[in-house]
Amino acid sequence: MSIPYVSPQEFSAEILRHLKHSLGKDESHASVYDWRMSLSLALRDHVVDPWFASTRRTYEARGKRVYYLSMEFLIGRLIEDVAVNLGLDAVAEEALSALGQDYAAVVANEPDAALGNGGLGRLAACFMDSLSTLGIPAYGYGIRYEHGLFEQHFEDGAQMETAETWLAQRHAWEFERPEVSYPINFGGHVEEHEGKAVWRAGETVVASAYDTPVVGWQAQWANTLRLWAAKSTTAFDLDSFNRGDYMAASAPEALARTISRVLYPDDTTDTGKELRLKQEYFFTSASIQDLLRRFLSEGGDLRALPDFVAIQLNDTHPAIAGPELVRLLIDEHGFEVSQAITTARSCLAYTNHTLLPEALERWPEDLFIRVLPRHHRIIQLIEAAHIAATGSDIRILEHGEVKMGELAFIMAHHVNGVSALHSELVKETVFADLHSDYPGRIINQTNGITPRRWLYSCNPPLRELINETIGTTWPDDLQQLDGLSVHAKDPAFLDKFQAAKDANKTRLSNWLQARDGVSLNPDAMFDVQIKRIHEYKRQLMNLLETVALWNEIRENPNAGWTPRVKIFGGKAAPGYVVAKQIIHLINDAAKVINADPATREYLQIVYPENYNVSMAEILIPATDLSEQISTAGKEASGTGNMKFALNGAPTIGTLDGANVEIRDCVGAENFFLFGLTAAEVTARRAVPEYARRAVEASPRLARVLQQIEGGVFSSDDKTRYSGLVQGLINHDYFLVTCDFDSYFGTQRDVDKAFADKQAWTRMAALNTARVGWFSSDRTISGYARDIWKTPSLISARGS
Ligand code: 26Q
Repeated sequence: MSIPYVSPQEFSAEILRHLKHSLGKDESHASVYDWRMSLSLALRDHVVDPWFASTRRTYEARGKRVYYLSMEFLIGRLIEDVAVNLGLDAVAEEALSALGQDYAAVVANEPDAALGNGGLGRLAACFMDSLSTLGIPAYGYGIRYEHGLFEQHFEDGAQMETAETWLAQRHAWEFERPEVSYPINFGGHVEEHEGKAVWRAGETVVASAYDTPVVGWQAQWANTLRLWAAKSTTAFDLDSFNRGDYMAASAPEALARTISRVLYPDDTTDTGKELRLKQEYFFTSASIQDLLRRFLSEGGDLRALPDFVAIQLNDTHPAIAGPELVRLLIDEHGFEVSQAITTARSCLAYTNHTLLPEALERWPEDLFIRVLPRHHRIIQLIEAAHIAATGSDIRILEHGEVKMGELAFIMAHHVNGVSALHSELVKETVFADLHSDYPGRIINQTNGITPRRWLYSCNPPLRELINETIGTTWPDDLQQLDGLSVHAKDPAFLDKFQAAKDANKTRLSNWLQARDGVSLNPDAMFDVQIKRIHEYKRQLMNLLETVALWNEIRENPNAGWTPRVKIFGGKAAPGYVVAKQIIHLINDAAKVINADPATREYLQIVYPENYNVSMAEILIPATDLSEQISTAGKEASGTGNMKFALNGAPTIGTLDGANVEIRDCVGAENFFLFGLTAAEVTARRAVPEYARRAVEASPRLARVLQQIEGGVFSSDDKTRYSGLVQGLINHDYFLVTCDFDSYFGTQRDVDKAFADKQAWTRMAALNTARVGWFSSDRTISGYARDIWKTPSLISARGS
C-alpha cells in the first residue's frame, strides 16, 4: 500500500465538497468549526482505503491479532497526526490557505480527545500509532466517555474543575456501528442446574461500538480503535410518556448511559466505587465478546484461541478479562474449568504501571459479589487452581477484598514492567512471592513515545534541520538520529540547532501572550515540569528550590544569575487535597515572586491553566531543562522524560524509572543527576525523624519552610500552608527534605552549564541524537517478539 499523490487543488475541492455536502454550508457562511470538520472528513476519506486493505490482509493471513484493552486512550488532536501519517501535511496546509483559511487556527479548533489521565493513557495512544506503523493487526478497546478529563482553571490560585465536553460537537474521526453491540449483565444471582451454573442477571445494558481508524506512518497500515458507549436495552417507555411521566420515560436510558458518562479523574486508585467497577466490566466484557465473535465467525476452534488472540491488559483496570473469558468458555462453550483457565491464560498478558502498594486495585468482596456474582465464583476456581499448581500462599480473595493485581498476574502468561528499574522492583517488591511461584513470568518492556507526534509534527524547525542533516527516513527508524552525533561538534550545526530551539521558544511565548497575556524573557532558561500533580513527583521540591533561589538572588543581585522561567503544568485529582494545596502554593508564590522588581529579570514562575496533550506539544519543543525529579523507586517509567530529551532538553533528574536508561543513552555528562537512589530511599525511611534532621541540617531549606509557613506567600491567610509544611517536617514520605540540598546544588550546576551557550547546545543536540531507542516502535516490537508472537504484515517490515 502506498499513498497516491493528491494535489493541493484536488484536496481543496475535497474540502469544499465536504463543506457543502457534509456540513451543509457554503463558503461565505462557513465558521472555523465548519472548515475544521470539512478538513477532518476530507482527511478521513484517505484513511479508508488503507484501513480496508489492512483488514483484508489480516483476514487473508489468518494470523494472530493483538487486542489492547485500556480504560484510557489519551489521544489529543488528530488532524495533524492523520495528515502527517498520510503524507498530506503540506498539501492540507496549502489547500486551506488557498481557500483563504488560517491552517493553524483550523487545526487548533479541534478539541483534545482527553480520554485519559496521564502517562498510562498517553502510552496507549502512542502504542496504537506504533502498532499501525509496524503493520501489526490490532484493535484498541476502550470506553467512549461522554466527558473526558475535567478542565482546570484557577480561582485565586486554587484549582477548580469543570466538565469537559468534547462530544458537544460532532467527532469527525469515528464511525458509529449501531449493528455492533453486546448485552452486558450486572448483579442478580447464580443458579445451578445439573452442575451447570446459570447467571440470572439483575440488570443489563448494551455496549455499542464506535470505530476510529488509526493510520500508521506513510499509510502502510491502519488498525481500529473501538470504543464502547453504554445504551439502554429497553426502548423508550411510551406508556410513561403518555401518562405525562417524562422522567420515568427516559430513566432507563439515562441510567444505562451513566456507565460511559465520565472518565474517573484519579490516576492512582479511587477504591470502592461501584460505578468504576461497572465501567471496567462493561468495556472488558464487550471487548471479549467482540473478539470471540470475530474468532468464531472465521470458523475458529476455541481450543486454538491462543494462536489467534493476544490480549494485553493496560494495568489491572481490565483484569476482569481473565474471569470473563473463563466464564464464557465454561458457561457458553462447554469447556472444563482447568482447560478454560489454561486457554484464557495463554491469551492474556498484563502490564503493571505502579509500585505504590496503595495504588493496586482492590474491591470490597461484598460489592464485587453484588455486581458480578458469577465472576466471584470463577475467581474462587482460579485461586484454587493457582494454589493446586504452585502451593503458593498468595490469595486473590483475602481480608474481604478482591485483589486485582494478583488476579491479573495469575491469569497472565507474561507480566511486564515499563522500565528496567521498575521491572526489577516489581520482582523484588509488589509481586515478590508470585515471582517465585512463576519464575520467568515477569519481563521488562521499557516504554516509548511515537516520534511522529512527539518530534515530526510538534517540532517543525527541528524536524527540518534533521531532514537536511541525515535525510528523511528517520520517523519510522528513530535510531537513525544517532547520525546527528557527529554533527554535535560542528559549530554551524549547533547554531542551527539553537535557532530551532529559539524559534520554538518564541512560538511558546507568543502562544502564552495571546492566551494568558503573559510575557516571557526569551533569553531565560525555560525550566519545565509538566505532569499530573502528585507528592511522589515532587512539584513541591521544585517550588521550594524556586523560593530558595529567589532568596539568594535578592541577597546577592549582582552575582551573575542565569535567568530562568519556571514553568509548571498539570492537574490534581479533584479529591487529592495535598496535591491541590501544592497547586495553590505554586500560584501564590508566583504572584509574590513575579511582582518582585529585585528579581524580575532573573526569575519568573508560570503555571498555565488546563495542561493537556496539545499544550505539551507547544511546551516540550520550547524547553531547555526537563524536570524529572520523582522520589527514586516511585515513577514506574515516565514518558514525558523521553519527549523532552528527544526535543533537545537535557534532564535534571533522579535515578528513577526510565531516567536511568535515558542517562545511559545520552551519557552521564549530558544529564544532571541528583538525589538518593531507590535503595537509599528505603534505607533512609528507617532512620527516625529523617525529615526533621534534614531540615535542621539545611539552613537554606529551613528558611524557605519558615517563609511558607509564616505566610510570606499567603498574606490573606497566614496559616494556609502550615499543614503542608508540618507534613513535610513530620512525615515527608517522599523525601523532599532529604533530596533538597542535592537538588539545589545540581540546579546551580545547571546555571553554570547554561551560561556556556555552545556547550549547552551541544548537550541538547546529543540528547536528541541519542534517544532514538525510546521510540514506541521499539517498545511495540518488543511486545510483539516477547509476548504476543505477532509478525508484521507489512512486507517490507517483517519482524
Ligand atoms: C484505578 C482505579 C480507580 C480509579 C483510578 C485508577 C487509575 C487510573 C489511572 C489508576 C492509575 C492510573 C494511571 C496511572 C499512570 O498513568 N501511570 C503511569 O504510567 C506511565 C506509562 O507506563 C508511566 O510512565 C508512569 O511512570 C506511571 O505513573
